[in-house]
This record gives sequence, C-alpha cells and structure tokens, in this order.
Amino acid sequence: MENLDFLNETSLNTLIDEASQLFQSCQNPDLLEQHKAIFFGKNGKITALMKNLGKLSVDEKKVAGAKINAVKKQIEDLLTAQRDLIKNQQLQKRLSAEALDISLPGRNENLGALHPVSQTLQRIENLFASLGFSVADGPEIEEDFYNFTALNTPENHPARSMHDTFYLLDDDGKVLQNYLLRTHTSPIQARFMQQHVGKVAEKNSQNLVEKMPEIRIIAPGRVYRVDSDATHSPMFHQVEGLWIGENISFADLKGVIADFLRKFFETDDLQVRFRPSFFPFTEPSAEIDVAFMSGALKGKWLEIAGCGMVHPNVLKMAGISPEHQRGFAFGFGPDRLTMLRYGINDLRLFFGDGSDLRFAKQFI
Ligand code: 2NL
Repeated sequence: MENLDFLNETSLNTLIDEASQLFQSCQNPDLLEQHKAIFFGKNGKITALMKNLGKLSVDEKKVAGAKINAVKKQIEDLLTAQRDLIKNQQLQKRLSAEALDISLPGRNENLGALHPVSQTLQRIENLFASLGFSVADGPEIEEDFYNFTALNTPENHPARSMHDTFYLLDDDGKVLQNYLLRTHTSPIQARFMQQHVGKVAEKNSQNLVEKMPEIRIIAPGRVYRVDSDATHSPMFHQVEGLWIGENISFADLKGVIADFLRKFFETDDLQVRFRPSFFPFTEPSAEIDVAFMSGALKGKWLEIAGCGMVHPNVLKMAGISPEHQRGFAFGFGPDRLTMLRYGINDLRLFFGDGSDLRFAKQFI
C-alpha cells in the first residue's frame, strides 16, 4: 500500500482547498477556464494523479481510482458552481444596467386635433351633404370680376374701396387692378355657375341657358377684409350656399336654413326669423336671426346669416336665363357659429397672435 502514499487524505484535501480558493477568488470566466487547466489540463494536478494509476495493481487501482474520481468530482463541482456564480453576477449587472422603471408614468404623445373652426366647417359640410349639397372650392387670390362684377356689385360700391378690400401690389409697388383677396366665397359660386353652364351645350338666341341640371353647392373657405377688433379678424371664414333649379323658391330657402340651424345647434328649441335686408347679389334679400329658447342666450335675437333669391343679373352674368332658372343663396360665418356653439366671446382667440395652445386644447 506504500504506492498509494500520493493519495493521502491531507494532500487530497489540500488540492481541493487550493481549487476552492483559486476558483472563488476568480471573477473572470476566461481566467476561470485557465484555472481549470491547473487541475484537468495535460499537465494538470488531477491528470498527474491519474497518470500514477498505471503503476498500481488491479486492487490498488480500484481504491485509488475511486478516490481520485471523488476528488475530481468535487473540484468539477467547485468549478461549475463558480461558473454559475460568475454568469449570474454578469446577468444581474446587465439587468440593473438595463433596468426599466415600470412605475414611471408613460410618455404621452401629444395628440393633435382639428381647430374648433375646422371642426365646425366639417360639421357644416356633413349637414349640407345630407341635404344633397356638394362642396365647391376656389382661389383666395381672386379676380375683381368674380369677386364683384359677376355678383352685380357696381364699380363705385364701397366694398371695392382699398379701405375694405386687400389688394395686391405688383413688382413696382403699384396696386394690381385685377386681383384682390376674396372678400367672400361668392366668387367660388360665380366660377362654379360659369363652368356648369359651359358644360351645357344648348343655349338660346340670347346665349343664355334655359335648361340645365340643378346646381346645389356650398362654398366654404377663408375670406379677407380690412377690419380688426374683438369681433372682426382680417382673415375669417365664410360658408355660402347656392341652389339653382327651375322652381327653387324662398320657401325652400327657409326650410333648408331652419333644418340646418336646428341640426347644427342640436336643438329644436330655436326660433329662426328672416328680416328684410339688401345685398347686391340677391333680390329679395333677408338677414337670418336666431333666438335660443333656453340657455345663457335665451330670448336674444342673434344675426347669423344673410340670404336671398339670386339676382337676375347674377344669373345672366353666369349665362343662365333668369326666365327659366331661379334659386336662392345664403352666406354665414362659421367663426361666429363656433363662438355661439362653444360660448367663446373673443374671435381673436382663434387666429394669429391671439391664439394660444391652451385655448385650442380645450377642443380636442
Ligand atoms: C352675409 C351675406 C350672402 C350671398 C351671400 C350669393 C352668392 C351668389 C349669388 C347670390 Cl353666387 N348670392 N351669396 C347671398 C346673400 C347673402 O351673405 O352677410 N354673409 C355673412
């Protein structure tokens, strides 16, 4: 049994202690694999023990083999334990470096929303669509002809003065005679009538159309006037409407307007009155007033729109025979309708310098 001296308990325990200390002081996985070679490598200490087995008898081999295997197993376990420890520590390090604080409040995207006036314009378009009206469009820089002449507005009318209308300057700073910023959306309708008639082939001896498909449009858009205070902005919005056919009457006008206003304000608790007035482009003409029968504005008559039967001169100017076709037109201000609907008292909150995101956010 002398041959087994190299396997005495003390030297084996020293080997295990050595492995244990070496592994446990090692935090680096690559270095740990190098330490492993100290025991299991070609010239490793366990390998050396194994080499000695060859010199032993069969019985001795059994005893020694079992002992070496037990030590080998212990050192392997120490190695595995340290490998796991390092792996775990690295994972913990990564987890804390990439930590998400799930208790943080979410980062809100800023939600966009339509301007309250745009919301009103969409509502108006939808309500009139349900009455069979299509939406027409046109340029904001308009020709004098479509803005005034085609609408029976005489050469000397005050609306044509520089005082009321924005004109454009040419490169030399001289006022362009034929161009202006449209003062209403009527020119959209004047253009529409002209195009509509242009598509109708047959005209009579005076070159006026007697028979044609109906025109039923609204014309929403920005308009411009030289005016600025709490209730007037140099840019504002208008929605005009036009219905022309063979037998369109003032009664149809009243029906359409009353129906629209009740739908727009979402109440039947609404009185509507038509008050005689004057516009160059309609005859007869009327101002439309509404009064709410409940709420903050109860019983107060509010001027809300202008309207009338399209003037024969306007029809003729568009190439339509007033003897055969007639219709009504109206115009109202969606800015004012928005103020009434939401209880806003200053028009300047809507546009330009007076506008404020905190105001706009109330309408999201
Ligand atoms: C108002 C008045 C109005 C019209 C607009 C119109 C258009 C054509 C022919 C005839 Cl193409 N009339 N538009 C008619 C009456 C009144 O607007 O005070 N708007 C705010």
